[in-house]
Amino acid sequence: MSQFFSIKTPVKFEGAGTANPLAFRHYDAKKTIGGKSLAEHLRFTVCYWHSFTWTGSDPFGGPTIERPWIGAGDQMALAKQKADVAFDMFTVLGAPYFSFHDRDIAPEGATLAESNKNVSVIAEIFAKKMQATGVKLLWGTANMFSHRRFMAGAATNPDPDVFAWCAAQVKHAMDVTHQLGGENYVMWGGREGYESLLNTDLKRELAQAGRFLQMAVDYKHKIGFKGPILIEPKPQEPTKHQYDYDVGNVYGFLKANGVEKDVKVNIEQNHAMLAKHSFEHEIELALALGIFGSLDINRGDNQVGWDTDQFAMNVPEMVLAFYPIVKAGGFTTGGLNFDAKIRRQSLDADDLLHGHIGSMDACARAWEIATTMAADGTLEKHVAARYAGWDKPENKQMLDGKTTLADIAARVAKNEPNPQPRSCKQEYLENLINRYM
Ligand code: XUL
Ligand code: CO
Repeated sequence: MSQFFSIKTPVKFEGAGTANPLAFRHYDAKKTIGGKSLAEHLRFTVCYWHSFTWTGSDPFGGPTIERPWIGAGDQMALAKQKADVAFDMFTVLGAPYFSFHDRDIAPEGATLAESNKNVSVIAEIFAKKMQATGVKLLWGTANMFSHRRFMAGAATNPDPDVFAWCAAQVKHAMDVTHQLGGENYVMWGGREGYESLLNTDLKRELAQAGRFLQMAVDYKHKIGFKGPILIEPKPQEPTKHQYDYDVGNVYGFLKANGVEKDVKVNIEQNHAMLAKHSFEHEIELALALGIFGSLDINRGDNQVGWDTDQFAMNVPEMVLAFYPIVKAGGFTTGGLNFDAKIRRQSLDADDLLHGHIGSMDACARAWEIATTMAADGTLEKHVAARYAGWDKPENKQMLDGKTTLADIAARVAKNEPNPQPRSCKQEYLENLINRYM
């Protein structure tokens, strides 16, 4: 165990009354709900990028957070040191999963071959650490947005050489994810969009992105990768417009390219917010369309118009997000990935622990409340009652695919239905929800 954190033994569940800031107050990993432990329900995942590579830079200032493995020196030796601390943190937190981009875990080399080799060397170290600790990989991904070669896009770049580069990079990232038993493979299109339509052939770029995804799906099948590919919608930032704007846009894109069975979505709270949706809207829609995959759990700030990626701590907000997932039976291959970072003034090593512990507690609390809401069924009953008219055979018939507009018009002419408006009961239901909180 490295000397990085102030504690070297796993954080314990001590209950709501504890004053220990490095203990769980609500997340009791072993507690079972419906035959499954909280650990199995929540599938907590620590991300490599914000936790181990982010140094606090923002558009107005450079690094504030110092890490022993970031800076000059033998970059592969530093990457190994970073891996040691990362697995220490996973173990201390009792997080069952982690996630990474290829460039988070190993330095970019002089050539793509060298970069790929660096990733493979660290992946071999991961394999041993995963075996020793039992920590698993929720997903891997390729960073195709930081380097300047991607400034005009990755798969949607006007330059076919960049497209080819990305194909080779994704192939390797998928290979490594597969070797490590990754349960999903994620794609976030940070540069897949445009800055100006004046220089952009939008139709062509969408076709490039579609073909790229089809090839990734084919490759997944070829290597026997069982998990889904997950697209992570985000409307803008860093580009003015990103093609994977939101769940609705992504679904249209998947259908247009015939990959809706193999590709699902990884939904992030702060991205939903930037698209002017609620987190729960994006989740409900993905579930309704059959493409719900996983969550990047974090929170944005209403006063700050960009992706602040803060640790999610607001229990009532999360209850609303988790409720549809609980109703649908919980996660399958997905989980709760902490795509969240400490603030740039949070300089201490233990701040990483406080962020994760607090958010794991908030998630556990929210999941339990959502479970109670779903089991109680009162809300569900109100929704069912609102649509109860559709249970009548003559009304079901209107949607049976055979009935025509003219048939319905004839029925209405014979026996005019005379619709009676009914209260939606929104305030009543909002009060009901508060009773569970
Ligand atoms: C960026 C973002 C990414 C993805 C993975 O906003 O969320 O970190 O989660 O590429
Ligand atoms: Co994310």
